[in-house]
Amino acid sequence: MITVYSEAHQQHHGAAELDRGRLVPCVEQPARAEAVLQALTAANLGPIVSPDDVPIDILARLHEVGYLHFLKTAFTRWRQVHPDSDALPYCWPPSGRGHPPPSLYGQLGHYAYDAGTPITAGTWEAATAAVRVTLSALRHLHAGARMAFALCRPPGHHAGPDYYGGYCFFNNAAVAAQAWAEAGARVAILDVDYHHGNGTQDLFYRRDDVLVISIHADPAEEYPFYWGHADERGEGSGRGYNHNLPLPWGTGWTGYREALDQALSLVAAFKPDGLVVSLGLDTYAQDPIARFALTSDDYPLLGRAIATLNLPTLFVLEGGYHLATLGHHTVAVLRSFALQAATS
Ligand code: OKP
Ligand code: ZN
Repeated sequence: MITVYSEAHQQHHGAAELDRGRLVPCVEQPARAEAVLQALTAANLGPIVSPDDVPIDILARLHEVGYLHFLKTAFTRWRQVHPDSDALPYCWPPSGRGHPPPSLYGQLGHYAYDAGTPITAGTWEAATAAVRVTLSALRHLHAGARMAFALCRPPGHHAGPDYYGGYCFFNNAAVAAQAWAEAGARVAILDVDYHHGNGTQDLFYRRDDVLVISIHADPAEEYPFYWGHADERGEGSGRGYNHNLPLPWGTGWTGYREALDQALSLVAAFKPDGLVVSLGLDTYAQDPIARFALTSDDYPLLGRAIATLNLPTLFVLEGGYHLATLGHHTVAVLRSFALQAATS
């Protein structure tokens, strides 16, 4: 298996996020990708290569141009007034968003939907590098590989057409699906991160060429709260091409496996040419910000189950915050997928 990795991710390192009334150290930090890189290297799973210098104009076909321009310039504008902090919003429109106001603070609240996602000096560099990593990994599938891994951060699945949040700025998995679709493929996205992939859902909600399926904690009790319910099924020609499988806090492998089987049946019925997996490892029982109950033994089962689809598969790293096991669990999914794929 080939992995694509860029150390440019290190340039995005936020200091603090607002979490239920307190400023706490960012849980989405460079050490995450380093841990995954180290485990992959030790496991000898295959070559780890740098991204190609691929164009990222595809971003303008997923995200709104005003949003892209805001992200590119926000930190410079912020630093002129705040020389030693990251950019965080503190005020939001109460009902409907309207047009972004001229004020930087007003724009931060317009484009961000939470206060946990700081924009830092290197956020643009790191987030665009994550897109290049993902597109480069997809190139290996185009060249005939059966699987590839985009080892990227910041993650992407919470980023929508014109908004950021949940530590995400550009939707890496959606970028891959869009590029694959533009090359003529029918693409399914399977999101196994603990949190609902609201950005991915919104990006493809009215489309029938990309199937989106997410297994996640029930938004009735978990972030991102306003998306991810079972009755969100898509709109217009996209109706029936979005599926949410919310599960209660405390879900372990037995409950998870049932949802996974359902998800895999839906993917198979769509008859895609390729699969993008939003690979979050925060379903682990000891994850510091999540409340499912998967164990280390379950990640090989997850990889093997996904491999039974027998599809060219791009894995894109999303969440997972238990640093001591994050690399091990990532390797477990990828290795068991590779083994299963080799024997089917
Ligand atoms: C990103 B990904 C903890 C409160 C929750 C948002 C969680 C974003 C998860 N500070 N913050 O889906 O793993
Ligand atoms: Zn997550």
